[in-house]
Amino acid sequence: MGTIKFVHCADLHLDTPFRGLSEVDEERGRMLNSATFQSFQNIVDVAIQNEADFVVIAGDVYNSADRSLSAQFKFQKGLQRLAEHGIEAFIACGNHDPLSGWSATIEWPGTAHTLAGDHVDIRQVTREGRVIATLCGMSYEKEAVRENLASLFPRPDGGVPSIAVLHSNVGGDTLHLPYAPTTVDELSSKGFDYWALGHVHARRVLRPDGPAIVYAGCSQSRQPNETGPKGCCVVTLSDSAPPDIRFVPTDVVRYHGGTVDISECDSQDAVRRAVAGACRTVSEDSQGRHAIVRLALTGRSALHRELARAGAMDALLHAVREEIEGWEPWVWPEKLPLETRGTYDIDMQRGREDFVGDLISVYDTLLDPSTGHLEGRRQELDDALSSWQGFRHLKDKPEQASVTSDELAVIAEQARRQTLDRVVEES
Ligand SMILES: [Mn+2]
Repeated sequence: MGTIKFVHCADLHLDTPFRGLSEVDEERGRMLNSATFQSFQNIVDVAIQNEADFVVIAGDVYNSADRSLSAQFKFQKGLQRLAEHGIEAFIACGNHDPLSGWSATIEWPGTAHTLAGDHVDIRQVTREGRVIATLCGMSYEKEAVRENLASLFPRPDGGVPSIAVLHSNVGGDTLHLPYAPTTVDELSSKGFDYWALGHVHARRVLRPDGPAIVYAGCSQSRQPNETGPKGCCVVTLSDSAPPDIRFVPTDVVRYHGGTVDISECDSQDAVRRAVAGACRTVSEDSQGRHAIVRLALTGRSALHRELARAGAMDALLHAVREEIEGWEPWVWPEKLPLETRGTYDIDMQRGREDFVGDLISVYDTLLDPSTGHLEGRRQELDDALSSWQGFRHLKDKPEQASVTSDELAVIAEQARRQTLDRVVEES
């Protein structure tokens, strides 16, 4: 087989609103609104600069089935630029943009191919009349596809590199919906050289070679749990070397998560400076991107009670924002979760033979996963909270109706901390 080069991207989620950023000013708001579009245009630039033979998009081009018209125009514009450079695009629709969704009457360039949803679509990619690659893929016809689509893929013909494109949950990733489920073993047995996957928003190379099985990840993060660089993969396949999979960041704004240990801070000013310093580090790590940051304050601190007062953290957040205003690229502290503890020593308290000692022992049992006590309370908590308006504020993924095990552990840990903060220092 010869050598081919293509760009693999997925989960563009064009026109997604950023979550939880109602306090940003208009200019930043505009930038955030255009970030998913800009990242896609950057992917187009990457394809052109690298003289890619074609571009593969593994689903979720749009954020919702009723694709916004402006998203469709922007997508069309990018595909046209590719067409002007003779670069074809192959698109497999996913759960956010199934074929059954609304599509405007738009003239799509002839070089852009949406793959079929009722059978495995087999395409040949040509260069100067010669077949240089085979590409197999399938779109979602409807939003929820629970069948194993990968099992339908036929063995590719040998002779030229073969690429399979699918929006799929490989290996039962519990953070994503279980759509088009399959396994690394099954994909490996199919005879393709490269599986271009979409659906999981974190970039992952599940297998580097024989075949390469790759999630390109989303192209622009839009929420706090999508941290780190986002972009696309430039892939070179040849018969003389293993697959070359090069990640290229194309994001405009980057999410970071982190902690700031304030145990050495002896005043509110020192805390403010420590948080601003952490923002500076984030900025330096962001490769010239704007950054949105969620920094949890941690450590034991005599300031804990002061920071836990109503409104204190909001005031601190605004003070930090003011202090770092004007940075270019900008950093926006989105939230400062308070995870500090009072200055008492929990291990010393644990030995007490009174109410405090008993309370700590109850929480020790509850928080020990091996007892199963916490997991056993999950239904109760769901029943009690699911109809409560504030429920979504407990969660990073508000669209899920139930709290996850991780969220449950965080809630219980916070309950212990708040209870002990009251009883220990006042006893
Ligand atoms: Mn997606």
